[in-house]
Amino acid sequence: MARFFLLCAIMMLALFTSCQRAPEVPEISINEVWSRPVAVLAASAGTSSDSGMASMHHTGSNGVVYLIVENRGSADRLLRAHSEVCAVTEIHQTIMEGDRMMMQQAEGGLAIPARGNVTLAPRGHHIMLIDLQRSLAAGDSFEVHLEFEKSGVKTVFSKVRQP
Ligand SMILES: [Cu+2]
Repeated sequence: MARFFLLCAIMMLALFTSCQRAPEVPEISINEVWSRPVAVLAASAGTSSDSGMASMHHTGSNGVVYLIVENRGSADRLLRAHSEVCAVTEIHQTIMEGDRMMMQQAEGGLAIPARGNVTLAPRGHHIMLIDLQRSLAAGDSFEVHLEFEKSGVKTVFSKVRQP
């Protein structure tokens, strides 16, 4: 009888060790990348430097990028973004101050949970394109580089369209 239990123990141990897999990594895919059309007026180039963040939102020479990050692996973090179409790119979150909708830079980027999706959408997180160098016309698309803590840089195309 003792022999039988010993055999069972050995078999269970063998089964357990064979189930151990390689350390999990993030498996990031980025979908439904889009931007609102923005007309950049030539006259506005190099004039006022508006520092009021709330007043910068979606007006003048600023644009936005929305997208969905899907992760089938372990947790990661979107650290920063970059695009040739603008001078500065920031990851923003929308917050409510009383009944006023404001936005601020997401401190330390954006956490991407393990086996979860993060949606950047109107009224939520978004990538802010500050000081656009050219107009974003409906039908255009442009490159956006997304830098993740573990997955490195991923380049996507944002499609310009009406919401
Ligand atoms: Cu913003």
